[in-house]
Amino acid sequence: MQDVTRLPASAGSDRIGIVHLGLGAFHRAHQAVYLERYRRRTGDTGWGVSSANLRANVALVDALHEAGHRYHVAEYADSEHVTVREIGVIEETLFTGKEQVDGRDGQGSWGRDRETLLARLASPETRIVTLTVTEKGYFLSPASGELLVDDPLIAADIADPESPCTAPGLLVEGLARRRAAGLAPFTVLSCDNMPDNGKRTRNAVIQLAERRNAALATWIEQEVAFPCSMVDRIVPAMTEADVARLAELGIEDANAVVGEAFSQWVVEDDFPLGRPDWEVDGVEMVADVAPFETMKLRMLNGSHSLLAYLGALDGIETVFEAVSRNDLVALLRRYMLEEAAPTLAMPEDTDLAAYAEQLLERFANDSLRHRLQQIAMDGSQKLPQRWLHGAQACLAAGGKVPCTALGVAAWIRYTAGDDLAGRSHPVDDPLASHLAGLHARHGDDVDALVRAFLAVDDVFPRALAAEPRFAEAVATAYTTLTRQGLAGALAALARA
Ligand code: NAI
Ligand code: CS2
Repeated sequence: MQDVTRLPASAGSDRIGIVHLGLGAFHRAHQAVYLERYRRRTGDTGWGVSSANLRANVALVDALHEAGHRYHVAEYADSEHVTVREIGVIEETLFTGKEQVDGRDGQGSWGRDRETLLARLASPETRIVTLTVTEKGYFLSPASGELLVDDPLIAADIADPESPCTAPGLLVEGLARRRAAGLAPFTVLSCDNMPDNGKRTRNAVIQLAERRNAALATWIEQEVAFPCSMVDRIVPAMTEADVARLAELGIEDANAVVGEAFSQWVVEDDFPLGRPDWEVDGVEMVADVAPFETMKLRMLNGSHSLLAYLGALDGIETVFEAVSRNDLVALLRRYMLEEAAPTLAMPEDTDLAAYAEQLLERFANDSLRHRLQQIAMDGSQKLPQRWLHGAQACLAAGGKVPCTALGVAAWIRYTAGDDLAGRSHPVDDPLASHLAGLHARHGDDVDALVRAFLAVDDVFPRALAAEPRFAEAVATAYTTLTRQGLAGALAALARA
């Protein structure tokens, strides 16, 4: 018998206090749920959300509009225990990306609802802007954090700043309008899996504003708060099976999202225009998020990426399937305890061994179908903060990083576009064609291939790439993995 708890949505409102950029699965199942809890508890409708997609997908924006912006979140503790919440805090959905043509995203002209979104950003009611636009949506070099001024979309926002396409561009124009109107700026809260996500967002916005107007850039530097946050809840992309599973519970909702019951949000407390008192609803307000963010990125996300590339190369589909294998669980434990945990500077009462075990339990949640291909996406944007900064710290302290080296070898092999049995997969990454070019150029010359990858300086910190022990370990792991397969590589690692 399944234990199902159902919670109805809070009352609606048309007072928009929060504008969100990136109406994806995570926003619907994380930030919106905390706000829903807050609204149910307090009845305060002043923090309604206007949520916009700047890219795909317009269909979700329109479907939520049709559904009166109500949808469901199913939170699975395991396959026996689920809480289904109806969410009522999103009051408006907008789309500013390229229009669909013949049912295909991104073919038409830009900016359907851009003016509405900019008006929201410039409205005195808007006090917070949150973002989940994925790592690549900030247009920063993953390794250095510098704005990618040569990217065509950033170049377009520099050339025509009043009709912005990108998240940094929209923030700059929204802030420029507020400044011109004599309004205080909103607070910008990144909820993406980036290190120092607030500081990085600030860099992107200030660097873009500098190209437009020095006084505006200075005003942003002095007046705008960009608190950092650590966000955590596993919310896989929905599958047909998830939709069918919810239908069995009587929930016919094409806009529903399924996630785990666990949820965490640690936020730096810097909101000059105010915020909901959401700490009562589970948000942890702290002075410095960095230790929590680094812990989560290296331990949880680092483990996820290990499973993603190694598992995908062996034809494994989901996280649950991957952690059903003892050799992969042993790899994760070793990676977390020997290569990630020693690099973390945590408050004294943090038990990293217990955290590692809790993560393994969460990965083993049998009610989630978290596809490894989803996690494998955008590796070039994810690896520095998940693996590489930690590996650099570990090596500098005289340690070894064999698990990370195997992970990097698997990522390199994965970007060739097929698995170890020759089955092809898409490589969804802003650097995909550059990386494919490196495979084409270096073919079976493993040392040259590894050297060429480590020289991609938007990904690999220079000091790590220049470390011969690291390059050697990656090349050896690559050879073992491609000759002996996943089980052979994991067995060799266990013996080493
Ligand atoms: P999703 O695929 O459902 O949504 C992705 C969102 O990012 C969409 O709104 C899309 O329009 C937007 N986007 C993609 N590229 C963009 C670009 N270049 N510029 C502007 N917007 C862009 O993915 P989901 O699950 O919502 O995850 C989004 C982000 O949330 C992740 O990348 C991560 O940083 C963060 N996150 C996700 C978690 C999860 O379990 N799904 C958990 C913790 C954080
Ligand atoms: C995952 C994360 O897609 C990925 O790369 O590692 O989205 C992960 O599920 C979340 O960070 C969990 O909070």
